[in-house]
Amino acid sequence: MKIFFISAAISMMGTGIVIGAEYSNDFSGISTTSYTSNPDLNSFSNRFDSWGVYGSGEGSSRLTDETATGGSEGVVDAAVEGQFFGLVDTYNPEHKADVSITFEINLDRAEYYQVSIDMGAYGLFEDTDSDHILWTYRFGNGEEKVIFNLKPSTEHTVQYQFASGSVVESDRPLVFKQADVYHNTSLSNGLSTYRSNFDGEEGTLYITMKGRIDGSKEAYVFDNLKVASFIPEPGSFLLILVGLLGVSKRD
Ligand SMILES: [Ca+2]
Ligand SMILES: [Ca+2]
Ligand SMILES: [Ca+2]
Repeated sequence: MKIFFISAAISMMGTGIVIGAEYSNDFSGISTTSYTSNPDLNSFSNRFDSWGVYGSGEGSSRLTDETATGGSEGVVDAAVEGQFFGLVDTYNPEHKADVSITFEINLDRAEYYQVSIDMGAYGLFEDTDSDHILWTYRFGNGEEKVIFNLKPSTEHTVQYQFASGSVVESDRPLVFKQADVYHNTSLSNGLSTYRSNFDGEEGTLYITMKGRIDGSKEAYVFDNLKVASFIPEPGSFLLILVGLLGVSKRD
Protein backbone atom coordinates (compact mmCIF):
# COMPACT_ATOMS: atom_id res chain seq x y z
CA MET A 1 0.00 0.00 0.00
CA LYS A 2 1.26 3.43 -0.91
CA ILE A 3 0.31 6.55 0.94
CA PHE A 4 0.20 9.71 -1.08
CA PHE A 5 0.44 12.97 0.74
CA ILE A 6 -0.82 15.97 -1.09
CA SER A 7 -0.03 19.37 0.24
CA ALA A 8 -2.22 22.31 -0.62
CA ALA A 9 -1.72 25.97 -0.04
CA ILE A 10 -4.70 26.86 2.05
CA SER A 11 -5.48 30.23 3.47
CA MET A 12 -8.40 31.76 5.28
CA MET A 13 -10.25 34.41 3.33
CA GLY A 14 -13.64 35.89 4.08
CA THR A 15 -16.12 33.41 5.48
CA GLY A 16 -14.63 30.33 3.86
CA ILE A 17 -11.41 28.75 2.74
CA VAL A 18 -9.48 29.42 -0.45
CA ILE A 19 -8.06 26.19 -1.87
CA GLY A 20 -6.44 27.42 -5.06
CA ALA A 21 -5.47 30.70 -6.71
CA GLU A 22 -6.90 30.36 -10.24
CA TYR A 23 -6.32 33.83 -11.68
CA SER A 24 -4.41 36.89 -10.55
CA ASN A 25 -3.98 40.18 -12.41
CA ASP A 26 -1.79 42.84 -10.77
CA PHE A 27 -1.77 44.95 -13.98
CA SER A 28 2.00 44.72 -14.33
CA GLY A 29 1.49 43.00 -17.71
CA ILE A 30 -1.88 44.00 -19.14
CA SER A 31 -0.73 43.26 -22.71
CA THR A 32 -0.38 39.58 -21.86
CA THR A 33 -3.83 39.25 -20.30
CA SER A 34 -7.01 38.51 -22.20
CA TYR A 35 -9.51 41.36 -22.18
CA THR A 36 -11.74 43.56 -24.32
CA SER A 37 -12.29 47.23 -23.53
CA ASN A 38 -14.30 50.17 -24.79
CA PRO A 39 -12.66 52.56 -25.45
CA ASP A 40 -9.08 51.28 -25.87
CA LEU A 41 -7.01 51.54 -22.68
CA ASN A 42 -4.85 54.63 -22.20
CA SER A 43 -6.33 56.15 -25.37
CA PHE A 44 -7.52 59.54 -24.05
CA SER A 45 -5.36 62.38 -25.32
CA ASN A 46 -6.28 64.81 -22.52
CA ARG A 47 -4.03 64.16 -19.53
CA PHE A 48 -6.90 64.99 -17.14
CA ASP A 49 -8.89 62.02 -18.49
CA SER A 50 -7.75 58.56 -17.38
CA TRP A 51 -8.89 55.09 -18.45
CA GLY A 52 -6.35 52.29 -18.31
CA VAL A 53 -3.21 51.15 -16.52
CA TYR A 54 -1.02 53.65 -14.69
CA GLY A 55 1.89 53.74 -12.28
CA SER A 56 2.46 56.12 -9.40
CA GLY A 57 2.29 59.73 -10.60
CA GLU A 58 1.01 58.79 -14.07
CA GLY A 59 -2.32 59.81 -15.57
CA SER A 60 -4.65 62.28 -13.90
CA SER A 61 -3.29 63.79 -10.70
CA ARG A 62 -6.22 62.49 -8.62
CA LEU A 63 -5.17 58.88 -9.19
CA THR A 64 -2.12 59.23 -6.95
CA ASP A 65 -1.85 60.59 -3.41
CA GLU A 66 1.27 62.75 -3.59
CA THR A 67 0.58 64.72 -0.41
CA ALA A 68 3.71 63.33 1.29
CA THR A 69 5.81 65.39 -1.12
CA GLY A 70 3.50 68.40 -1.23
CA GLY A 71 1.51 67.24 -4.25
CA SER A 72 -2.14 66.65 -4.86
CA GLU A 73 -4.67 64.50 -3.06
CA GLY A 74 -5.63 61.22 -4.69
CA VAL A 75 -6.23 57.51 -4.31
CA VAL A 76 -3.07 55.38 -4.49
CA ASP A 77 -0.17 56.23 -2.15
CA ALA A 78 2.66 57.54 -4.35
CA ALA A 79 5.11 55.41 -2.35
CA VAL A 80 3.31 52.22 -3.35
CA GLU A 81 5.10 50.58 -6.26
CA GLY A 82 3.44 48.90 -9.17
CA GLN A 83 0.72 49.56 -11.68
CA PHE A 84 -3.01 49.80 -11.15
CA PHE A 85 -6.17 50.45 -13.17
CA GLY A 86 -7.48 54.03 -12.94
CA LEU A 87 -10.56 55.98 -14.02
CA VAL A 88 -10.88 59.79 -14.05
CA ASP A 89 -13.35 61.76 -16.17
CA THR A 90 -14.11 58.84 -18.48
CA TYR A 91 -17.14 60.73 -19.90
CA ASN A 92 -15.47 63.40 -22.01
CA PRO A 93 -15.45 64.86 -25.55
CA GLU A 94 -13.54 61.78 -26.78
CA HIS A 95 -15.98 59.27 -25.28
CA LYS A 96 -19.59 60.22 -24.52
CA ALA A 97 -20.70 56.86 -23.11
CA ASP A 98 -19.96 54.49 -20.25
CA VAL A 99 -16.61 52.72 -20.36
CA SER A 100 -16.22 48.96 -19.94
CA ILE A 101 -13.58 46.27 -19.68
CA THR A 102 -14.19 42.51 -19.71
CA PHE A 103 -11.55 40.05 -18.50
CA GLU A 104 -11.65 36.56 -20.06
CA ILE A 105 -10.65 33.90 -17.55
CA ASN A 106 -10.24 30.20 -18.36
CA LEU A 107 -10.70 27.95 -15.36
CA ASP A 108 -11.08 24.28 -14.60
CA ARG A 109 -14.52 24.12 -13.12
CA ALA A 110 -14.71 24.31 -9.35
CA GLU A 111 -17.83 24.12 -7.23
CA TYR A 112 -17.41 27.60 -5.83
CA TYR A 113 -15.28 30.63 -6.62
CA GLN A 114 -14.25 33.76 -4.80
CA VAL A 115 -13.38 36.94 -6.68
CA SER A 116 -11.39 39.63 -4.88
CA ILE A 117 -10.60 43.13 -6.09
CA ASP A 118 -8.63 45.93 -4.41
CA MET A 119 -10.49 49.22 -4.79
CA GLY A 120 -10.30 52.83 -3.72
CA ALA A 121 -11.88 56.14 -4.70
CA TYR A 122 -11.49 59.81 -4.02
CA GLY A 123 -13.75 62.78 -4.66
CA LEU A 124 -17.14 64.34 -4.21
CA PHE A 125 -19.23 62.11 -6.46
CA GLU A 126 -22.36 63.79 -7.82
CA ASP A 127 -25.11 61.35 -8.66
CA THR A 128 -25.76 58.07 -10.40
CA ASP A 129 -25.85 59.66 -13.87
CA SER A 130 -22.42 61.21 -13.35
CA ASP A 131 -20.65 58.47 -11.43
CA HIS A 132 -21.36 54.75 -11.16
CA ILE A 133 -19.36 51.51 -11.24
CA LEU A 134 -20.82 48.03 -11.78
CA TRP A 135 -18.85 44.77 -11.62
CA THR A 136 -20.55 41.69 -13.06
CA TYR A 137 -19.65 38.13 -14.04
CA ARG A 138 -21.02 35.46 -16.33
CA PHE A 139 -19.97 32.00 -17.47
CA GLY A 140 -20.01 31.52 -21.25
CA ASN A 141 -23.17 33.09 -22.64
CA GLY A 142 -24.94 32.66 -19.30
CA GLU A 143 -26.77 35.17 -17.18
CA GLU A 144 -24.90 38.33 -16.14
CA LYS A 145 -24.79 38.59 -12.34
CA VAL A 146 -23.72 41.47 -10.11
CA ILE A 147 -20.49 41.31 -8.10
CA PHE A 148 -20.18 44.91 -6.88
CA ASN A 149 -22.51 47.86 -7.45
CA LEU A 150 -21.12 51.29 -6.51
CA LYS A 151 -23.10 54.52 -6.58
CA PRO A 152 -22.72 57.96 -5.01
CA SER A 153 -24.67 58.50 -1.79
CA THR A 154 -25.85 61.81 -0.32
CA GLU A 155 -26.58 59.98 2.94
CA HIS A 156 -22.98 59.01 3.68
CA THR A 157 -19.75 60.75 4.61
CA VAL A 158 -16.28 59.28 4.28
CA GLN A 159 -12.87 60.11 5.74
CA TYR A 160 -10.14 60.27 3.13
CA GLN A 161 -6.72 59.69 4.74
CA PHE A 162 -3.63 60.96 2.99
CA ALA A 163 0.05 60.08 3.11
CA SER A 164 0.81 63.52 4.58
CA GLY A 165 -1.22 62.54 7.63
CA SER A 166 -4.13 64.83 6.82
CA VAL A 167 -7.68 63.51 6.99
CA VAL A 168 -10.45 65.07 4.93
CA GLU A 169 -14.08 64.31 5.65
CA SER A 170 -16.19 64.39 2.51
CA ASP A 171 -19.82 63.99 1.53
CA ARG A 172 -21.07 61.86 -1.34
CA PRO A 173 -18.58 58.97 -1.49
CA LEU A 174 -19.06 55.95 -3.74
CA VAL A 175 -21.08 53.43 -1.70
CA PHE A 176 -21.76 49.72 -2.23
CA LYS A 177 -25.43 49.21 -3.10
CA GLN A 178 -26.04 45.47 -3.01
CA ALA A 179 -27.69 42.91 -0.77
CA ASP A 180 -24.64 41.62 1.08
CA VAL A 181 -22.11 42.45 3.80
CA TYR A 182 -20.82 45.49 1.91
CA HIS A 183 -24.25 47.17 1.58
CA ASN A 184 -23.89 50.89 2.45
CA THR A 185 -20.09 50.61 2.88
CA SER A 186 -18.29 53.74 1.62
CA LEU A 187 -15.24 53.46 -0.59
CA SER A 188 -12.28 55.42 0.79
CA ASN A 189 -8.96 56.32 -0.82
CA GLY A 190 -6.13 53.84 -0.44
CA LEU A 191 -6.86 50.37 -1.78
CA SER A 192 -8.85 47.86 0.28
CA THR A 193 -9.73 44.30 -0.73
CA TYR A 194 -13.38 43.41 -1.39
CA ARG A 195 -14.55 39.84 -1.95
CA SER A 196 -17.57 38.05 -3.35
CA ASN A 197 -18.36 34.33 -3.66
CA PHE A 198 -20.30 32.59 -6.42
CA ASP A 199 -21.14 29.14 -7.74
CA GLY A 200 -19.03 27.62 -10.48
CA GLU A 201 -20.67 26.95 -13.85
CA GLU A 202 -19.60 25.55 -17.22
CA GLY A 203 -17.78 27.81 -19.64
CA THR A 204 -15.25 30.61 -19.72
CA LEU A 205 -15.59 33.13 -16.90
CA TYR A 206 -16.05 36.75 -17.96
CA ILE A 207 -15.68 39.50 -15.36
CA THR A 208 -16.79 42.96 -16.49
CA MET A 209 -16.42 46.41 -14.99
CA LYS A 210 -18.54 49.09 -16.62
CA GLY A 211 -19.47 52.57 -15.57
CA ARG A 212 -18.58 56.21 -15.59
CA ILE A 213 -16.50 58.58 -13.51
CA ASP A 214 -17.39 62.06 -14.80
CA GLY A 215 -15.34 65.09 -13.70
CA SER A 216 -11.63 65.67 -13.26
CA LYS A 217 -11.82 65.82 -9.44
CA GLU A 218 -13.07 62.28 -8.86
CA ALA A 219 -11.08 59.09 -9.25
CA TYR A 220 -11.76 55.35 -9.00
CA VAL A 221 -8.91 52.82 -8.87
CA PHE A 222 -8.74 49.03 -8.80
CA ASP A 223 -5.90 46.52 -8.68
CA ASN A 224 -5.23 42.83 -7.98
CA LEU A 225 -8.21 41.20 -9.64
CA LYS A 226 -8.10 37.61 -8.37
CA VAL A 227 -10.23 34.51 -8.70
CA ALA A 228 -9.78 31.53 -6.39
CA SER A 229 -11.53 28.22 -6.00
CA PHE A 230 -13.24 28.31 -2.69
CA ILE A 231 -15.04 26.37 0.03
CA PRO A 232 -17.69 28.51 1.70
CA GLU A 233 -18.38 26.18 4.65
CA PRO A 234 -15.71 25.30 7.25
CA GLY A 235 -17.42 21.90 7.71
CA SER A 236 -16.94 20.84 4.11
CA PHE A 237 -13.37 22.20 4.26
CA LEU A 238 -12.54 19.72 7.05
CA LEU A 239 -13.82 16.82 4.95
CA ILE A 240 -11.68 17.89 2.00
CA LEU A 241 -8.64 18.43 4.24
CA VAL A 242 -8.98 14.84 5.48
CA GLY A 243 -9.13 13.74 1.85
CA LEU A 244 -6.03 15.75 0.95
CA LEU A 245 -3.90 14.56 3.86
CA GLY A 246 -4.00 10.88 3.11
CA VAL A 247 -5.06 9.10 -0.04
CA SER A 248 -4.39 5.35 0.02
CA LYS A 249 -4.14 3.09 -3.00
CA ARG A 250 -3.49 -0.63 -3.35
CA ASP A 251 -0.76 -1.77 -5.72
CA1 LIG B 1 -0.75 46.43 -9.30
CA1 LIG C 1 -16.39 64.71 -18.27
CA1 LIG D 1 -18.75 63.15 -11.09
